[in-house]
This record gives sequence, structure tokens and C-alpha cells, in this order.
Amino acid sequence: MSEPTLEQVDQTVKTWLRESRDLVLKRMATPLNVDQKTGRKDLVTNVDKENERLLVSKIRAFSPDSQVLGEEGFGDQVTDTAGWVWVVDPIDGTMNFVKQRDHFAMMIALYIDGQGVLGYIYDVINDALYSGGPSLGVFKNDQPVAQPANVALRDGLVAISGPLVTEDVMNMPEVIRQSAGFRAYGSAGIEFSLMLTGELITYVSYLKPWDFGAGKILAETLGLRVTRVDGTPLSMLSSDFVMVATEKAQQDILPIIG
Ligand code: 2AM
Ligand code: CA
Ligand code: CA
Ligand code: CA
Repeated sequence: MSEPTLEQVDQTVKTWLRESRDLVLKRMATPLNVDQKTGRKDLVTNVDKENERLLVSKIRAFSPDSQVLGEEGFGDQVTDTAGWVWVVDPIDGTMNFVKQRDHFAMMIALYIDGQGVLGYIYDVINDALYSGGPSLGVFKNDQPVAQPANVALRDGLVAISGPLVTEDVMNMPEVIRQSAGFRAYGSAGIEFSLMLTGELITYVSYLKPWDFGAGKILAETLGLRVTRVDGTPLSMLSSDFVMVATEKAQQDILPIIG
């Protein structure tokens, strides 16, 4: 078979995600099996695992020569970015999934030779699927998403992960003081989606590749900055302190945390 076009890949991934949404909603009608990973604030459920297994098996069948980087271990040990690398977070915001049964997302990204090509963030309960990439643009349920306004720190809302605020890391309280207000959502996927629509103008958190892989592609396609907190480029295979921001908010924040 000849290589599928990007549009064909895009349609296929959206089909997988809609099937996964049906699975997750079905499993939510039965009791969850919840385990701790590194501690009581780091959870995994039977649904995280089942959904990752499902998505990884679909990726492998569709694209057998790809590597897959998945949070729950059903993918590969990815150590280089050559070729097609898929990044899968089957449930982003597992604590929200367990405690709120809302405000969580599924995320898939496709990188080719280290370049972000396609990204997907699916807000499951809202049934809002953000998709796209540099050659397609960004869509919310297949409707184009406009580039968010370039809002300065003092005029917009910032989301910062809980630990960075409670541990007073990198002068985050001052970033909050200089902003229009502080919000916290507990799901990197949800927070990236609010950046895409301009509802947030900054998001800062310590993230792993599957937390930022899809969001980075979508946010950069819309002109947002996705970098390490010092403004330098992220590595796709490493965990890091990540800042997503409008260009103006990034310029306002770098001197505060530097
Ligand atoms: P997860 O739910 O897929 O693990 C808030 O917890 C956000 O940070 C979520 O997007 C969560 O993704 C991510 N996160 C990254 N590392 C985490 C950790 N060690 N414990 C809890 N959440 C983590
Ligand atoms: Ca997790
Ligand atoms: Ca995650
Ligand atoms: Ca997850």
C-alpha cells in the first residue's frame, strides 16, 4: 500500500478517538479500578490502561513501522526521533477522571523525524476534539480555530500546576500577581485546549512528553510559544518545566522567573 496522505491519517486518528471515547464512557458506567503509581497523587485506572492498549494496537496495525511512546507502557522504549513517532496519553487528568468524572482528555501526537505533524486533544465529556497541525491548521470538532490574540500578562488568565504554586517555584506567585487572574484545571490537555481558544494566555507545568506532545503541535500552529520555562526549545523525549504562552505573555514572564 502506498503511504497514506496526511488527510487520510487525520481522518483515521479521529475515528480511533471517537471509538475510544465510546469505550471510556461505557467503562465509566462500571466501577473503576484505581492504582497508585509513584504515590497517592499519581493514579492510573483500568481505563487508562485499556484505552492505551486499544490506541497502541490501532497505531501498530495502521502504521507498523512506527514507534509509539505511551504513558502506561504499552508502547515502545523510544530513544530516538527518527521516522514516525506516535505519542499517546490515553487519559490525561486521571485524578480528575477519578474524582470528578469530568475535565480529562485523550491525546495523540504524530512526529516525523522529530517534527510535529499532527496533534489531537479530545475533551471527552464536552465532546470537543481539537485536531490539526502545521499543514492543516487547527480545528475544534472540524471547525477552524482562529489564531488567539497576542494578549499581555496583565490582561489574561494564567494556569499554573498546583505544585509550582504551593512550593513557590520560580517566582510563580509574582507571575500570578501580575496577571489578570489564576486558574488551575489539573489536565495538561484541557489547559492546552484553553490556550488554543485564547481563554488562557499562559500555562506552566512540569510535563512529560505525552503531556505536551499533542498540545505543542496545535499551539505552535496557532502562533503560541511552547518552550522550556527559560524560553529554550523542548526536547520531545524529555520531561521538563514547560511554558505555553502568547508571545507577549512570554516576554512579560521570562524576566520574572529568570
Ligand atoms: P496525567 O493525568 O496523564 O498523569 C495534572 O496532574 C496534570 O499533570 C495532568 O495533565 C497529569 O497527566 C500531569 N502529570 C504529569 N506528571 C504527573 C504526576 N507525577 N502526577 C500527577 N500528574 C502528573
Ligand atoms: Ca499519569
Ligand atoms: Ca498526561
Ligand atoms: Ca495519562
